[in-house]
Amino acid sequence: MKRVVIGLGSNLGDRHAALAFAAERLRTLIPTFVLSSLIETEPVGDGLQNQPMYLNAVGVGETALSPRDLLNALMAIEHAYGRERTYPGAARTLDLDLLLFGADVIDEPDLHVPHPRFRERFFVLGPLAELAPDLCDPVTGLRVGELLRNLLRAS
Ligand code: PH2
Ligand code: MG
Ligand code: MG
Repeated sequence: MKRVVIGLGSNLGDRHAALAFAAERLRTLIPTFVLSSLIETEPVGDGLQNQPMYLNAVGVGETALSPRDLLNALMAIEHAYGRERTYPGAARTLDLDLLLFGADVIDEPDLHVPHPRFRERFFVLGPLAELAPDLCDPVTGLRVGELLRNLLRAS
């Protein structure tokens, strides 16, 4: 079993309903799944400043699925909620990102774990520090709590 971290986000439509839908599906997929608090955050990214605010959360749990099977399951949940893929960075009803997969470092087409930008994102590290401050980033060797302190110091 690997301990995995999944990011949840929505900035289109009923954001609370989207995250509730995803959390319920994720609890079925990953019985030990625990969801963080929900936080509202400004959209982060070039050219996204005028988009609606995001509702974000992260979830942690243990799974025996492979990273690829888990990724496919996340995409199936997005699809079941009616997520449309128009252009990269477009506002979305539901976004599920595979952020960490145990201590695995994966660099495959469409599958980059740890998520390459998670260390720069308060909307990931804030909620994750609430659930698992001691979780280790296999790339930097730093714990989530340390990554969050570094990010807050830099901003
Ligand atoms: N997701 C993005 C781009 N920017 N900004 C916030 N605040 N929250 C997100 O989930 C988010 C974002 C691409 O997936
Ligand atoms: Mg995302
Ligand atoms: Mg995504």
